[in-house]
Amino acid sequence: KKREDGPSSCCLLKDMKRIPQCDNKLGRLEFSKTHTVLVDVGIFNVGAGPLPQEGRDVWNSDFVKMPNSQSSHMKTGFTMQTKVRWEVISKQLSSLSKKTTASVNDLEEAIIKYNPKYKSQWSFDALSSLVKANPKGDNYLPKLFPKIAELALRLPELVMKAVPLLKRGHPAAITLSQTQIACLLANAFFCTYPHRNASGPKAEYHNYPSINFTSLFGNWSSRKKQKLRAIMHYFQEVTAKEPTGLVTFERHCLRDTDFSNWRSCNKKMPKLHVASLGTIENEGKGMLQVDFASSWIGGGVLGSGLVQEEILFIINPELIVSRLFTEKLGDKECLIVTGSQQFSNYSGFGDTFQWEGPHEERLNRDEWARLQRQIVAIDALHFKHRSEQFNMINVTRELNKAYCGFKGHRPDEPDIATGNWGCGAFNGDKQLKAVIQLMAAAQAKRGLAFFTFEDESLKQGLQQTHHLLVTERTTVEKLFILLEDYCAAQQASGVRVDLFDFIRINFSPCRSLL
Ligand code: AR6
Repeated sequence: KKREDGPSSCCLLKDMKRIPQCDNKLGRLEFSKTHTVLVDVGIFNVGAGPLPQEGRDVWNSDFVKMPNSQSSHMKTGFTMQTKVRWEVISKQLSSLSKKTTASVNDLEEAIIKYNPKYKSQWSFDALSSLVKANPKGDNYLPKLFPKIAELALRLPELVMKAVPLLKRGHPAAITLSQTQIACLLANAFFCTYPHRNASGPKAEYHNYPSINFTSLFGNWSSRKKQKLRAIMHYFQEVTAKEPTGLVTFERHCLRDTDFSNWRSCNKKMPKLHVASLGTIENEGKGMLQVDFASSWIGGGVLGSGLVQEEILFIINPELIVSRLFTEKLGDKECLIVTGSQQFSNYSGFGDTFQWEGPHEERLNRDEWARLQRQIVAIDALHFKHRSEQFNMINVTRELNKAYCGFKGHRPDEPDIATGNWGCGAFNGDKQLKAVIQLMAAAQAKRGLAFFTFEDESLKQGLQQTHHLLVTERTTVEKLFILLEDYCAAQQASGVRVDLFDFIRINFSPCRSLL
């Protein structure tokens, strides 16, 4: 039923705090034990731009195994002679890069030369169909492929320092230039990363998302077409003109000493703006934007997935590089990405998603030349049955996960733009997840801009609930105890109990009269 607009303690969108209003001094760009910087900080700090930091290749389980590593070998030809893999890769890519136009067959032949095991498994039909459709006309894609090959070939000169893996339980960060990212992604496009194709529990990188683009090239569908259009547009832009900034990827882990007891949290409700229209990425510009993530960062971005996270990664393709080095997120972990660029506009969602052309980036950059866009990936629990979420173990897990993402790391942080986190593909209850996010934001002392994605009734209900909680000066601990009762009531009844009604009945000043 539609709820009526009542009194509201919510604020306007213009009252939300955004990055340009935050007063944080970053100081010089510096590397440390837990912050790897792949550009030369000396040169960068004197304003001479991002140039690659020198370094050496490391071939072990703490670093990304690079395609151009001298330790990466393969057997080739009839004689099964052992060669350094990069020799094979670079020979193939050089001959592609010298062509004015390359066909999908040329690409496939090249890729299979250094991935011979997958000859009969990998399909390139989606890429072929896109080329046949000839988007933009004028042989756009066949002309673009050689340029991507050229970019991939620059790997040894662009990424000299070893890229660490952001491993589970270890908070750490990596800062790299947008050009380095483009080159790493060009390598992903040509499926050059070694040891990254096998799946299954015994595979070396079984705990990491996939990175080679092969899964994007096969199984034609209209979703694939739209995704590939956006990705190809990204490569078109970065091969035409080198982007100039830096991007930082940080893995954060909530430690027990940070905070653990929701039963003794006396914070009150945070500032809230609720809107049924608008999206996190547009109306939430300059706020910390929540990625409704998979614990395998990027989810199905390289497959056929096309909901909030995949769309975000498709319009900001630099996010995809996180899959190269981010181990599966644990329950109390998140990934924060600062500075990624939006290259595409889109419309629709899922099957109706459409690539809508180039995005003109208007954001300013911070002192480290990062665009003022910050995205936090937090993965909700995936409930096979809705009823699983109404127990306090799962509620606490979601509170900790949201808090890990929302917790600030600098003195002055922007507000948070979020919405129906975990409530689409992951089957969460919108009201419960909204209350969980309010509690986490209260503990993190940050405001929330909540986009209900056209759910008018959720908007009204959330506004009224927030108003009640604010007027009653309700604390997080009180809400936590109420959630315990709510879960018990929910389990006992077997049918859906409306959480906002439950809160109203329990917290309303005239509840004794009810
Ligand atoms: N802005 C605001 N709200 C949105 C937006 C947007 N741009 N897009 C969607 N919504 P979902 P989940 C709303 O299903 O349930 C991916 O495969 C809309 O109401 O993407 O956390 C990941 O990789 C939508 O139904 O998030 C994970 O594997 C709701 O947000 C998995 O899906 C939830 O969006 C995560 O699923």
